[in-house]
Amino acid sequence: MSAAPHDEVLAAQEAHLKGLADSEERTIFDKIVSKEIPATVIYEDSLALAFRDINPQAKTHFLVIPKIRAGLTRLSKSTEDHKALLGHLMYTAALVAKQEKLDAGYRVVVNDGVEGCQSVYHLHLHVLGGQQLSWPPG
Ligand code: TR5
Repeated sequence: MSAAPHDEVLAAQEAHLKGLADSEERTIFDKIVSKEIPATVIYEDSLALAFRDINPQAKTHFLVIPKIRAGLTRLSKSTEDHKALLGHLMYTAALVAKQEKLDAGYRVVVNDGVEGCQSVYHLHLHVLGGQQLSWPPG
C-alpha cells in the first residue's frame, strides 16, 4: 500500500482547481475503458468495468466504473435516468467482491467532490477489503 491520505486530499484539491469537476474532457478512466492506458481489469460487462486501484488503500482495493460516463462525473450529478446504471454498479461491486473472495466483508465508498476527496471525475465505486478495516474514515 502507498500514498498517504494527505496525498489524496492534495490530488482532490488539484482536480478541483483545474475545473475537472465540470470538464467534458475524457478522463483517465475513459482511457482505461478504451485500453489506451493499461490497468489490471478484473471484471467487464457491457456497462461496467472493474480494475485494481493503482494506489491501493487496503489489501484488496478495486474500482467499479460505468464504461460510458454519461454525465456521471460524480454521484451528486446523478439523475433519475441514471438509476438503473447506479444499481448495476452497486451489484457489480458485490459480484466482484465475491469473485475476490471478500467473504468476511468489505467497504464500498464513493468520494464526491473536493470535500469528499474525489480526484477523478468519472463516477467510481471504491471496494476495499481483504483485511480488518477501521471506522470512521477521516
Ligand atoms: O479520489 P477518487 O475517489 O477520485 O479516486 C480515484 C482513484 O483512482 C484513486 O484511488 C487512484 O489511486 C485511482 N487511480 C488513479 C489512476 C489510476 C487509478 N487506478 C488504476 N489505474 C490508474 N491509472 C492507470 N492512472 C491513474 N491516474
